[in-house]
Amino acid sequence: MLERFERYPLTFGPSPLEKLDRLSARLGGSVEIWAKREDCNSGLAFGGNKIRKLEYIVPDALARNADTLVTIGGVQSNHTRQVAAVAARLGMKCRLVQESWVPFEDAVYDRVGNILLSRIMGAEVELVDEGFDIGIRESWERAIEDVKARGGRPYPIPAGASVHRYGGLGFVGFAEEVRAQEAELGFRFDYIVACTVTGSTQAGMLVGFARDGRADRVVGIDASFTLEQTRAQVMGIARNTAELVELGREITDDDLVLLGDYAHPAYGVPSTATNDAMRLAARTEGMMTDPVYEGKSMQGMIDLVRKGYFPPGSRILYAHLGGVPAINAYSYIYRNG
Ligand code: 1AC
Repeated sequence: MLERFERYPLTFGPSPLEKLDRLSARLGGSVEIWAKREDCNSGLAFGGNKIRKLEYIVPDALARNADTLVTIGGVQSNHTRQVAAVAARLGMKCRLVQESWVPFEDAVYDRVGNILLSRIMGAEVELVDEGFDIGIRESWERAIEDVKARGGRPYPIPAGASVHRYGGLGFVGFAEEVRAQEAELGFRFDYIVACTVTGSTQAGMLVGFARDGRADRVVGIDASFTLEQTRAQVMGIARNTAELVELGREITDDDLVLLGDYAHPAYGVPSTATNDAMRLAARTEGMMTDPVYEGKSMQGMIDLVRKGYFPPGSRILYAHLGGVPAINAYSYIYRNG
């Protein structure tokens, strides 16, 4: 599906698949849970889902002779950390706008985790006092203008690398990669579970899996807590991506499964159920998740298994998107484990 698009390699290759036997057994053993480890996909500052997206965006930045990647996220954004890493790898500058998306106070919230890594990688970090919004932000537009005013050549990348013409392509590639891994394993996954916030991860998967009739088997777990805005953004990106890759059919509302029951109490703030899910994954499999992204999709998947959402015998692929560095900013919650 992606042959026509240029790709700048930033990942190690196909990310590993791992069977989670102990977690599956703990949840009753009626379904088989696997993980696809996007958190182990690259050597760039702990990797993650944005690295895969950036492989299809970087060629455009290079073709435009940009010298500064300019992007935006919350203070503990994984996306901004991954853009900082890619800028360093390319020998480019990086300007990050970090808005106050999360109503959570920890003494070192803006000193540790993702933002610490971005600073070490040389990104220019600007803290902005604006609340959560996955849309196009004025603070980001101002940063782009500021880079120009200083004589730089900015390349704008929106939050999550999502509302970018090529933002969905990386996760179309994810679906192709899963198909190749399934051919080796000799079976197909029945469901794919992933965390959704800015939308291009799920939109890309949806288009990629539409190819073999599995669009609605991609179960998005909303972590934005602005469900309708996220739903609209996923659909917009999916439609654009389907057209780009010439999918050959329309993406319809029925293709999108996006569940809003797990995002509470707010974006970036874990509930007791989120923390319990994180502990269960950590204690059964040694697999770390985080309170912002993977903790919520883990919580969602566990709840759906317990409720019988997946028919017995289903094989579920949990997409671990690589959000763990943010956990350092939540040290008080986990002070006793
Ligand atoms: C919200 C895009 C998002 C991040 O890391 O900033 N996943």
